[in-house]
Amino acid sequence: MKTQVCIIGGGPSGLLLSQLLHLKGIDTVLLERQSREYVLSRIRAGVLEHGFAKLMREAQCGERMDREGEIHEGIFIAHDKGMDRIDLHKYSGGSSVIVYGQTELTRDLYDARAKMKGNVIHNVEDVKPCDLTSAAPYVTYRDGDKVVRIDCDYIVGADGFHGVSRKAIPKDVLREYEKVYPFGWLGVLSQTKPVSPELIYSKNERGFALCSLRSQVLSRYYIQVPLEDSVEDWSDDAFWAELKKRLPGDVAARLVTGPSIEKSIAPLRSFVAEPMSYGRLFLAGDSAHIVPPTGARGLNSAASDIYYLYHAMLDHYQKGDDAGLKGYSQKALARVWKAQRFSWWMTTMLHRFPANIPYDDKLQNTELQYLLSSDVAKQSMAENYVGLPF
Ligand code: RFL
Ligand code: PHB
Repeated sequence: MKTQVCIIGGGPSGLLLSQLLHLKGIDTVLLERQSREYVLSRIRAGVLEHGFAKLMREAQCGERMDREGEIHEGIFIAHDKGMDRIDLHKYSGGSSVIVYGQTELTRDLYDARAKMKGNVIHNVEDVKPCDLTSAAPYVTYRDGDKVVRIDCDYIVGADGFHGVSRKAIPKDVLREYEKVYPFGWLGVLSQTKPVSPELIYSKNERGFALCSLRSQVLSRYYIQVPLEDSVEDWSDDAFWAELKKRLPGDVAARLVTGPSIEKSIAPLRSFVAEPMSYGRLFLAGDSAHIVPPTGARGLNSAASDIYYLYHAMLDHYQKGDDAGLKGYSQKALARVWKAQRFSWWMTTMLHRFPANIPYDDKLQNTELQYLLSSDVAKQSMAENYVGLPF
């Protein structure tokens, strides 16, 4: 098989890039290890920044997002003295975010790829990116007993944190930066009316909690849990009881509970791999970087990678200009590190750290009090939360 760009990974990063390139007449083959149903069963991000939404529209995939997604102009921060609202719209100078689930967004991208008859191959095994530094790289995968080879101009590694692409970069070239947090998030999806029309991030002495949503009839809640906990340790009743304890009394009193339709634990981790390109391989999204979900930056950082890579590839194929491809890693990493900083800051400010000494706790409370009392601090937070420009 032959194509111009072979994309490994059919999550939002890979799908969005293949759709954008296909619309410009650039041929792609996309390889996904799982079935479409499996990919669509993963419950992940819920908050999209405007840059992402714009890219979805450019990919002709924004119609349902614009119809069903909710525009949010603020978030609440709950703490031991009550609850404050950060007016994102005011402090960011008129911007906002869109609440639209990653599952739905991925479904829209799959539907768009199918409509254009995009070449998306599921259930591939043993994917191997090869000859990355030659002018003729290729990818092989196994389909049953058969090994299939795809010759291409470029390979894009959009295969998430556990994918094969990053691992194909030689160890003496790749630098990895990692910080693992001593807790995870237990998330519950339930068909209940959300407790608040806007997200509530709650700092509590029992641990962090987040009240989010997918729609006005579908709620998404998270609580900070020790890393040793497993989903089996948490019945629905135990989850709701703990969540209530971490919310202000009036919010807890109006929380509508119900059976969970999904329950999972995600460990919290910060991770960056540098460089994000090697020869003719380009990494995008979670394959190159991970953030703890507190700042809602993960999927949004994937979107800026795709934006840079898409434009770099357009310059190559339409103008014969390779400056964008050469500068991709540096440009993408500059924004990635800002998302790392913001996610680390939100995570550090709002979670309970078991090893904190009393001095740390005092500083942590002061950080939050400073944010809530300073317009300049709120501006900085809002600017980052709605998304820095691409
Ligand atoms: P994905 O979504 O992991 O997709 C990678 C795909 O590659 C496939 N794959 C392979 N395919 C072929 N061959 C192989 N060898 C392969 N190995 C893997 C996988 O099956 C998969 O389909 O990466 P992508 O596309 O870069 O997208 C990144 C986002 O999924 C991620 O950053 C976000 O979900 C992070 N995130 C959030 N981001 C936000 O911007 N806003 C949020 O509100 C937000 N909330 C969250 C989140 C992530 C969470 N979890 C579970 C980690 C909340 C949570 C709880
Ligand atoms: C979510 O709705 O899943 C969500 C929202 C905001 C975050 C993280 C996750 O910061």
